Amino acid sequence: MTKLIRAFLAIVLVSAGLLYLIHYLNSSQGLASGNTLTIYNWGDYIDEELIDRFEEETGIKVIYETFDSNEAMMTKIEQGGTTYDIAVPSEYMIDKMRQEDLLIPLDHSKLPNLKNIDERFMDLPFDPGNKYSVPYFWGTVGIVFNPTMLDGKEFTSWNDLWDPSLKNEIILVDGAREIMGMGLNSLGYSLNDTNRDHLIEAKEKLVKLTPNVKAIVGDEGKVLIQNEEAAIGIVWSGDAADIMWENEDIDYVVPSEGSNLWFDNMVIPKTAKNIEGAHQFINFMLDAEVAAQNTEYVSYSTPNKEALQYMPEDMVTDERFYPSPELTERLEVYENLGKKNLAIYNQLFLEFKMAQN
Ligand code: N2P
Repeated sequence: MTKLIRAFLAIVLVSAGLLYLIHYLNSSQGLASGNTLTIYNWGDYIDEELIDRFEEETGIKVIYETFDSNEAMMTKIEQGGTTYDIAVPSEYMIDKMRQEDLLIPLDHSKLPNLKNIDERFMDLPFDPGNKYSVPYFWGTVGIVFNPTMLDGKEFTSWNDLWDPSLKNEIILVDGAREIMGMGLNSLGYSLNDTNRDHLIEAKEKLVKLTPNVKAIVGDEGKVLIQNEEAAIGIVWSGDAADIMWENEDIDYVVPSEGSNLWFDNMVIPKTAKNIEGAHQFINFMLDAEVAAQNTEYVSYSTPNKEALQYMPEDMVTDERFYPSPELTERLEVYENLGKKNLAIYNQLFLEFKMAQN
């Protein structure tokens, strides 16, 4: 009897141990095997059906984790202890990661589908020759608004947002560069300004927007606007497209004072354990039909020119989301302003957030 109980306990313990080991190997903190690929991407930024397809086609198991800001992504990668094979930072963060030696050079011979990318998005200053990064999505920052909730009010300028009639109507994206950039642009300064007085002036102007701010949130802000719980959002263009898809009353504008033009690219961080698989995944996402399916799903703008033929005509001809080169020329791309300046942006943005109740 005692022997039987002992044997039973031993079986339970061994099974528990095995289960724990499987769980450990599957987590990003674990020892990823050659047949596992760990991807770190923005939230709501992929059609998960494509992950299943990649797994089926390659036999590689994908572990997928998300972040909601470049800063959060960078902190996690810098901390170490992760095994991300792919990450998708924006341009200024790619520049920073490159300078801090956190990226693995890409082997272009393993990325034949790179030919599908429009040249306009290749060889940009944050990564000359695309040594470390490959375009994923691009877009702008602007104002999404619902005129039916605002007596037909339209927006053309950042400064329109400070109108006292807009009390508690605005959702802000939770991004230091985006919101500080809006404050700076509304004052006529560059969103790459590093003049301390200008930055403080921008924060103080943002604090004055507080009565009109309903929430500062991540991806959940889209639902608040779709469901008409708020009339206005400061968002990335693809989120606006997604919202407008669900609610036809809503419109999107890039303000006249200027705004941000951004590029999110796929990179292989130094934390990678499966460099071969990472190249396979990047090349898979660069396929024209895969990129078209992904773009239709997430609603952001694709840099993949061969994908456009597989997408609905009204999507690719919408100038709000595929702006003309004349518009993009008057927009600014975030520069890597260096550790000290980025810390000042983050600190001032935090002070603005703390001024909200
Ligand atoms: C998608 C996030 C888009 C990031 N939820 C813009 N850089």
